[in-house]
Amino acid sequence: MRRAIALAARGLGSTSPNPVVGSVILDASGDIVGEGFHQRAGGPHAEVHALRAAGDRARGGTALVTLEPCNHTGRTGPCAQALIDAGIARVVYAVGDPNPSATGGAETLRRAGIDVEGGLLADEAEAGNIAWLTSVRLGRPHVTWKYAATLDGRIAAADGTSRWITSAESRADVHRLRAECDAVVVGSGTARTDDPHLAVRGIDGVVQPLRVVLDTHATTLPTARVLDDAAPTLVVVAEDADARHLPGVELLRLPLHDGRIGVHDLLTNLHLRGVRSVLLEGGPTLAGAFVAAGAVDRIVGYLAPVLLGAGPGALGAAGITTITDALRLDVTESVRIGPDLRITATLATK
Ligand code: AOF
Ligand code: ZN
Repeated sequence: MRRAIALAARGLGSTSPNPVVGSVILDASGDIVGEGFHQRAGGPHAEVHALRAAGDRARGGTALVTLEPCNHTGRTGPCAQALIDAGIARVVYAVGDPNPSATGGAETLRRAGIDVEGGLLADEAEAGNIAWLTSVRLGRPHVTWKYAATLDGRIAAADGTSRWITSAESRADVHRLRAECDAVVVGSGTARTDDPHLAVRGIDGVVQPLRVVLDTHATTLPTARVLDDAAPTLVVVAEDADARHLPGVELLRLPLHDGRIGVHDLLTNLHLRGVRSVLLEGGPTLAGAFVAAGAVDRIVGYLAPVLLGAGPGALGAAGITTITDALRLDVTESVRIGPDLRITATLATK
């Protein structure tokens, strides 16, 4: 199963709106005879790739799958039936399928006389597929807020200069994070002051994430680097914004609440477009709004061994004024990236 989880991870960033899934087939004597993972939506499911690789050797064997085999005919046929047809004797999966239209595979397999076990390495498999699972459960994409700051938590100096706080190694690591996400979101302030490009560079065969600029008053310049053709771009503006200076740019018009575009409105719309994971890249005001809306699931902070002593902090106002309201996090990983420290955390479950 650990091998199947590693295989599933190879699909990260290219399977949406579908999950990442890995599968390993063992023959009757327990040797690995087939491996597979889901590569892109509409393509064969992981089990089908693994069964094809195994051929006749699957008969009487065991299938390990990171997600309960599907029971439906969607873009492809039901994997439960494919496993039955291949003569598999035992199926072990990690996480049950929460997708109402695909669920029921375990039951179908049992009724066909196959020995079925669920829950093996469920926590690890869940972590590897967290974007898709979160989006099925909540009806919105999984959100990772990423920032780069000095050790004293500042993202720019008092005069606004900010290049480069973190190292080249950290900046390359951010491209990997982007490549694993379906969309990268920034606010119009960041788009204007930093003129970021936001496409993925230096990773072969990547599916470029959708670049999303939250730009209530349509202040994005037609010359902004984020509008080039390296990746698709969506500019999200108020219903009545004047965007005549952005011909040919794809716009999403959303209603305002108290003069702002709602975080959940934005996320619901991205979800409808098939976006399952969002990388929130800035700046502090937008990050504060996402945190205040309860819409940050994971935080990845790059901390550079640098001090500034003044300048804006990584997170803007998030509606927290007293220490008892502080958001407590669980650190899930901390590693050195070149000279910097990368800390990954999730919200503590109370
Ligand atoms: C996948 N890949 O390896 C497995 C999936 O759109 P369809 O017809 O391909 O069906 C997608 C659903 O099938 C998906 O939401 C999930 O519930 C189930 N299993 N999906 O894309 C796979 N095993
Ligand atoms: Zn399937």
